[in-house]
Amino acid sequence: MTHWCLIAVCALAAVATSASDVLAQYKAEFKNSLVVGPTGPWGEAAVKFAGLLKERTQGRITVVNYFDGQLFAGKQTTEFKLLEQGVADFAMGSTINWSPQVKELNLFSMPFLFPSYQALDAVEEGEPGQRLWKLIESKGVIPLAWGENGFRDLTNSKRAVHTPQDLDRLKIRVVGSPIFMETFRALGASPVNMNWGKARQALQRGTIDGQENPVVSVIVPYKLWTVQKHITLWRYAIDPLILAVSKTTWDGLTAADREIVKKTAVEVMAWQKQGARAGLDGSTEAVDMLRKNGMEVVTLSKDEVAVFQSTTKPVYDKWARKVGAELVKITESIVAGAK
Ligand code: X2X
Repeated sequence: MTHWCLIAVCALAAVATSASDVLAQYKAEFKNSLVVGPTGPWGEAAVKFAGLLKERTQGRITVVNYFDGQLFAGKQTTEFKLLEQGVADFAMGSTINWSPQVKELNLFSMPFLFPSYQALDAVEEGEPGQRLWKLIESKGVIPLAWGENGFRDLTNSKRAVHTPQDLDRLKIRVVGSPIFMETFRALGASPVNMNWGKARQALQRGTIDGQENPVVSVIVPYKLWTVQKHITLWRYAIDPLILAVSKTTWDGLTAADREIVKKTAVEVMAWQKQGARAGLDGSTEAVDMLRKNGMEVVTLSKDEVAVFQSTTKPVYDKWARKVGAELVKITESIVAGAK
């Protein structure tokens, strides 16, 4: 090698090192927690996130996805603690599962508060969203991007549900977050809380009658028509996802890598959100698919929704106080403006 050549190689190496911290040495594996498996928009986004981060950091950040709640060993409402403690580096989590630790996140589970995707987007992007992110940050967890599980609809194996009376004593699985137990009790059902993994077994065995989850993100990928005959499209609660990183992990990254992580998170979760709405937003494709697979679909009229809404009003009022009257009021006014 000539003298000139050597100088050129050294100069190039120096530029590369200082410009992008290529020599940053991290642990071999960054853990990402998810409640669901790799199929459907939620799980697929986790796969995409890991793939893009690896590529964009030339392998410095290798995310390993722990699907089906493997990291929290059977209690999905403790996922947030894994982030607080740094046991999980990342989590792509439902706000429902994090609401026992961040009680303000119950905002999204308040019965019939969110009428549309537009209202939801406006709340996430507006002051309520910013306040919620600050609260999460104050607990040592950095939110990176909003995603979406979706509007939650009701399925069961027993009968078509048009009214609260139709829910009478139906055993409905809900997540172990109190607002859901209270909502279903107010409607006259017999709610039981269990983790998603257990719920699937219970649905198979017929030890529970029903459950509630979003169509595209959960009902379709898990083929719930094999165990549930009826679905009521009532959109009684919305379930955003947040992709977040533990502050311990975040602080250990170089500034350049933090930027890559943030950008990738925003990009992937925008894609994820689109996926969660595909076939539902301005389309009947997802519901047609349920019918094709033998489900009886109940679409409620405005009046029928109003009955469910008034029956659950005491739960709404109680949780408005718990979530915080001011946060709820700001949200309600954004929702009213977005309709
Ligand atoms: O457990 C559920 O129902 C699920 C998958 O939707 C959540 O994680 C909230």
